Amino acid sequence: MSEQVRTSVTTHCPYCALQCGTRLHHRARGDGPDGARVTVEPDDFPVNQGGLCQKGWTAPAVLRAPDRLCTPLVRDGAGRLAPATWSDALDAVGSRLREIRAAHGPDAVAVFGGGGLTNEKAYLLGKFARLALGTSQIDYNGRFCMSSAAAAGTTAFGMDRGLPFPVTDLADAEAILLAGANPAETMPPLMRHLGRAGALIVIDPRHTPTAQRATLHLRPAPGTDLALALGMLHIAVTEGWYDRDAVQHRTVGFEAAWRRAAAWWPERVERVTGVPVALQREAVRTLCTARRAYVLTGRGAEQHSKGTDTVAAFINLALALGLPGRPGSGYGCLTGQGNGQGGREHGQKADQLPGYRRITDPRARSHIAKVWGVPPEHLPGPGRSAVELLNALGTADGPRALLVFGANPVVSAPDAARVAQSLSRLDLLVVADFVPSETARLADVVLPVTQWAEEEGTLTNLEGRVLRRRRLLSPPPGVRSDLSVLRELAVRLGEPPDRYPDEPRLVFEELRRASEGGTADYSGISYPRLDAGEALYWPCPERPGGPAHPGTPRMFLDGFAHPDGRARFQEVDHREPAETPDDRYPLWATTGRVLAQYQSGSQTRRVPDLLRAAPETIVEIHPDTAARAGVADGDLAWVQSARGRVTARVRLVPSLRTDTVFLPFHYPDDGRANLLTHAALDPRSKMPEFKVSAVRVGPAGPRAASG
Ligand SMILES: Nc1nc2c(c(=O)[nH]1)N[C@H]1C(S)=C(S)[C@@H](COP(=O)(O)OP(=O)(O)OC[C@H]3O[C@@H](n4cnc5c(=O)[nH]c(N)nc54)[C@H](O)[C@@H]3O)O[C@H]1N2
Ligand SMILES: Nc1nc2c(c(=O)[nH]1)N[C@H]1C(S)=C(S)[C@@H](COP(=O)(O)OP(=O)(O)OC[C@H]3O[C@@H](n4cnc5c(=O)[nH]c(N)nc54)[C@H](O)[C@@H]3O)O[C@H]1N2
Ligand code: SF4
Ligand SMILES: [Mo]
Repeated sequence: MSEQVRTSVTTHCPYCALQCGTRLHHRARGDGPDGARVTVEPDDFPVNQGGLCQKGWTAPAVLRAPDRLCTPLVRDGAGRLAPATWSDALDAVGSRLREIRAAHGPDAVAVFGGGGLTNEKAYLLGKFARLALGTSQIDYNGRFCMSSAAAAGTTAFGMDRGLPFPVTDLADAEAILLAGANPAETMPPLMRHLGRAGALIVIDPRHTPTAQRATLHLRPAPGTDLALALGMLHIAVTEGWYDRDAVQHRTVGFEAAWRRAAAWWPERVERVTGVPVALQREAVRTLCTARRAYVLTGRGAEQHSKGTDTVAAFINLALALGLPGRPGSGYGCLTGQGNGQGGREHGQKADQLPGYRRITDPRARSHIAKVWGVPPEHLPGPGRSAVELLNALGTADGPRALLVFGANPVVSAPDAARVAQSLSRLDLLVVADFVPSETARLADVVLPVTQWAEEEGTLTNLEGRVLRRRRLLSPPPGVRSDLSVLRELAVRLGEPPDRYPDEPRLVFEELRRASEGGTADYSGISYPRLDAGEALYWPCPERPGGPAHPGTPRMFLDGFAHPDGRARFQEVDHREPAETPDDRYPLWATTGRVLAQYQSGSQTRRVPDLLRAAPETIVEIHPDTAARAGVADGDLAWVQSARGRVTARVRLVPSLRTDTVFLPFHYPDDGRANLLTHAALDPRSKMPEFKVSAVRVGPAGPRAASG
C-alpha cells in the first residue's frame, strides 16, 4: 500500500509520554500480510532500557488498520460521508469557514488540538488558529490531562516541566511517593526505575499492579487526596521531621500553608480518607527519613475539580521536606500523552503563545507577532478552555464551526452525551485523523492524515527531553500530513503559503525563534543536534557565537524560576467533590486506564491482540458490593449516574474499597465511561472531574432479562 523510505529507523513509540525508544524495520515485500511488514523492537534508550509495553510492540498494526482513512470524506445530500478529492474537500472547508466567519465573526470558528501532535503540528495549529482563522477559540485535550499539575507547578516553582529531572534519577531514590498513578499499566517500563528505589509508597483507592509492588499502599476514598496530603504535612511538621533550613532559605509562604495543615490532625484525616493513622505516619516517616526522595503525582490526584489544590498540597509536602531543588530529590508530574509536554508549550492552549508564554503578556505578544510578521494587535486574546469550548458549541454566542486535530472528545470528554449534543449543533465539524474515530464519524468533512512512522518531527517526553520522530514509510496514496492540511486551508483563507511551511524541519526552525526567551526555550535545539544523538532537555537557549548550550536535564538546582529564586507554598484546604454519593447514587465511580488500551481507544481497539486482551468496558467492584447490586463476576451490569448509563462487564475485585467502582474510559457507544462523568471544572486549571462521580450499579445481562 505504501512505499518504503528506509529499511530501518530509530524512532519512538507513538503512544504515551514515556516515548520509549524503538527501532522500526520494514521487511521485503511479499513477506506475510501487509500488516506484518513493519516490525518494531525496543531500543536501548534510557527511559525504556530495552523494554516496551504491549501497546508499543503492536503499534505497527494501526498503520495498516483495515478501515484506515485514505481518502477525504464529505457529507453528501443524503447525509452520508462520501469519498471526495482533496481539492473538493479543502475547497468545501475553506468556503464554509469563510462564510461562517463573514456571518458571525472570527470567534465563530474553533479549533481543538491534541497532546499527541508533534511539536511542529502543535505550533502550526496555534499559528493557524490565531492568524489564518483569527480566532481566540483554540484549546486541546491536554486540558483533560495535566493542566492541574501545570497550574500548581507554575505557581510553586515559577515554571512547569512535568519531571524537572531525568527518569533514570528515580532509581537512586531511597523513597518515592506516587499519588494517583498506575505506571505498571500506564508506563510499564518506568517500573524498572521505580523498582530500584528503596521504598515505593502508592496512594490509590485500588490495589493496582503498581500498588502490588509498593512498600506501602494507602487507599483513600476517591477525591480525598487533598486531605491526605494536608495530613502528611501535619505529621511531618508536628514530628519535627521537616527541613527547616530549606523552608527558611528556599521558599516563601510556609506559615499560611501550615495554618491550613495544622487543622488536619491524623484522626481527622483517617475519618475523611479512610487511611489508618498508623499508615499515614509510616508513609511520612519513610519519606522524611530518606536522604533522596521524590513526590510524584498522576491523573488520580489531578483529575478533580480541586486537582490544582491537591497537587499544590503534595508540592507543599515536598517543599517542607526540602525535596525540590535538592540533587537526587524532587517533585514531578507524570505527563501522559506522547507529546503531553511539548503539546502544552507551543501555543495550542487557549491562554498561551509559543515558548510557554501567556497570551495576555504584552511582551510575549510583541515577540510572537514579530516572528509571525504581523502587528501585535492582530493576535486574538485568550479563548475558552476545552470543556467550556465544547459546551459553547452552537450556542447563541458560541462557535459554529470546529476543526479537530488529534482528539476524540466524543469518547474522552466528560459528560460525553452532552458533548455529542454540542457537536450536533454545529454548522461545520471537520476532523483530521487516520482512523474513523467516533468524533470523525460525526464530522461533515474528514481529512485523512499521516501516522508516526510516515512522518518526521519532534516530541518532548515526560522529562522535557526533545526527541526525533523519524519516517520509515511514505504514507498510503491519498493521505496528507497535518502540516500540509493546515497550509492548504490557510491558503484558502487568504494567507500567503510561505507563512505555513509543510516541512517539519522548517516549522521547527520557526518554532525555535518563537520559543526564544520564553519559559520553554528551544532556540538552541536543532534537528542536526538531535540527529547527532545529543540528549537535549529544555530550556536550551541559543548562544550566538558561544559554545552550544547543553540543555537542562535537572532544573531548580540553583533556585526556582521566580524572580527571588524561592518556591511558593500554596495556601490550600480540602473540599468535597462536585458530587457525593447519596441514596440514589450510593457509590463512588472512578475512571482510568487498563494496560492494553490507549485513551479513547480509537487506535488500540484496531489492534487485534489488544482488543483480545481488553475487549470491552469492565466495571471493577468489590464482591460484597456486587452481591448487593445483584451482579456476579462476568455478568453485564449497568452503571448509572445522574448524567447517563453505561453497560460494563463485571469484574470482582476483593481488594477494592466497598464504596468504590472503577471503569476504564477506552470504549465507544454505551460503554463510554464518560457518559457517567461530571463536567465540573477545577477553577484554576479548568480540569474536569474525571475521577469522581456518584453512581449505582445493577444487572443488565441475561440475569436481568430472566429476572
Ligand atoms: N495503557 C495505557 N497507558 C497510558 C494511557 C492509556 O490510555 N492507556 N494514557 C496515557 C496518558 S494520556 C496518561 S494521562 C497517563 C495516565 O496515567 P495514570 O495517571 O497512571 O492513569 P489513570 O489510570 O488515569 O489513573 C491512575 C490511578 O489513579 C487512581 N485513582 C482514581 N481516583 C483516584 C483518587 O481520587 N486519588 C488517587 N490517589 N488515585 C485515584 C486510579 O485507580 C488509577 O489506578 O497514562 C498514559 N499511558
Ligand atoms: N473518564 C475519563 N476520561 C478521560 C480520562 C480519564 O482518566 N477518565 N483521561 C483524559 C486524558 S488524561 C486524556 S490525555 C484524554 C485523551 O483523550 P483523546 O483526546 O480522545 O485521546 P486519543 O484517543 O489519543 O485521541 C486522539 C485522536 O487523534 C488521532 N491522532 C493521533 N495522532 C494524530 C496526529 O498526529 N494527527 C491527527 N490529526 N490525529 C491524530 C487518533 O487516531 C485519535 O482518534 O482523555 C481524557 N479522558
Ligand atoms: S510505555 Fe508508553 S511509550 Fe513505552 S511502549 Fe508503552 S505506550 Fe509506548
Ligand atoms: Mo492524558
